[in-house]
Amino acid sequence: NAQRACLLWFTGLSGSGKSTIAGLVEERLHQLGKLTYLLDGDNVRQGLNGDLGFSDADRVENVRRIGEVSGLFVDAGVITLSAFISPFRSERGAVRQRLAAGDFIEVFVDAPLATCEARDPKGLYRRARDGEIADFTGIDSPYEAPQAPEVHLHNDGSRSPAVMAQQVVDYLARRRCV
Ligand code: GGZ
Repeated sequence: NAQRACLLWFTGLSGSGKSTIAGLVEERLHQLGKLTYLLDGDNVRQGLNGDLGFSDADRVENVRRIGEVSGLFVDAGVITLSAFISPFRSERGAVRQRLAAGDFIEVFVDAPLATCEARDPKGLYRRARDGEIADFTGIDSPYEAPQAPEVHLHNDGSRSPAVMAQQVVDYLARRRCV
């Protein structure tokens, strides 16, 4: 398999749909016979980054470690999907620099805060508004949107997750990654 591995980096607010869309992209890649790995809060924040919280400094370190691990997976030839809020432009840029040119594919899952807050699948926005959670992204912690993402998904309710996942796969096909 001479195909080039790459890193799909999903960034966006909590509840924007990053993990859902990344999971669908991964399913499609499996159907195409590709070796993949999905990194998200569920398998990273419990273990490797179990010592980190949500202060700015901890988010910086969270994203730095995930970038390093993602780079190792790409080195091993695995199409890697990482789905984290990753709110800071400079840290996402550092991950981009860590990888070979073209291997970092930034996927901006762009959902309005009001949409994420209305969905609130885990009730976290409500708790943040009630003051039970501090430093919540979009409420009292910043999110710096990408200025030139490779893929910009508008998750405003008008497109299904499957359609947006297909947009990502189409991008990979154009770039000859699949
Ligand atoms: C943002 C928080 C917070 C705070 C807990 N701010 O919707 P979720 O639940 O499943 O995804 C969110 C996840 C964010 O972790 P990341 O590692 O992606 O963040 S970062 O890249 O900024 O380091 C949310 C939950 O953790 N969560 N507290 N204060 N999200």
